[in-house]
Amino acid sequence: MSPQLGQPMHVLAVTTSTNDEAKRAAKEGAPHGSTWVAEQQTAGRGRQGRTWESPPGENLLFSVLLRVTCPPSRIPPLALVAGLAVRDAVARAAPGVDVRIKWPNDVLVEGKKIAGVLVEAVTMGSRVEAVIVGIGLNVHTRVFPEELAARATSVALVAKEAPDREELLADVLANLERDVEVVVGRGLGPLRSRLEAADALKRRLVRSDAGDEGVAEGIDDEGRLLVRREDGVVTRWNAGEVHIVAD
Ligand code: BT5
Repeated sequence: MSPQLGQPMHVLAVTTSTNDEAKRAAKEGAPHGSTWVAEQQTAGRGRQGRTWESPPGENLLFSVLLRVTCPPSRIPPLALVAGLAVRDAVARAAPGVDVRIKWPNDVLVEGKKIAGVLVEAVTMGSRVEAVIVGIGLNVHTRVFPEELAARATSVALVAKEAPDREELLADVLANLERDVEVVVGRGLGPLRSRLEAADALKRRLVRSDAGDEGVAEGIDDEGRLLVRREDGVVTRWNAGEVHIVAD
């Protein structure tokens, strides 16, 4: 079967944010699989108003429109699936390198962020009509701005061979295509073992922005982080920022 994701492919020199392009087009009826990739974003964003930084022409900045109708509870699992798709593509480009997913939406190598995922839903009432999967993957950048330098890395910095942006993009899209239908239909269950193997937080002491603390014990089928508190009770975290407290 010919691939659906990445067709049609819109290649842009500059845009505010590829997620904006995809959202706008989704409302105008663009088909499943439509993808926007940009050399530069003037307002690239992360979650909660944070900024995504990327010098022009070096990295991958793209958004995929998924025409899936699903309850809103399937959105967090889709962010994890996108993370897994990026993880697998980076692992292929950098053989032997330990590439992990940090719940809920980061991809890490040696504790540094190599990619981030921003999933946004286009809704009609309480129903999800389309999902936009936005991905920023650091490919060629070797020198990051000072505030990111200690926390960011790229494929070029971790792989032995020079990375190829087109190959990475094609790989991410193929991986995503393989898993999206499964997750929309059945949740994260079928991906459990792959997620567990790539989980950067597993058995780590973690703290949320709200100050809750505990040991991360994996991810449930709805995409929530399982955290065992000191009193032994296992809680489920829905979203938000988590910090690793100690090894
Ligand atoms: C994310 O948000 O990690 C989601 C980033 C998604 C970016 C893509 S690019 C294509 C599409 N179009 C968009 O406008 N967005 C998507 P969050 O978890 O909130 O993390 C944001 C934080 O990551 C920032 O506050 C910085 O600390 C850090 N950061 C920014 N740029 C980075 C980079 N290039 N590499 C590593 N970390 C970065």
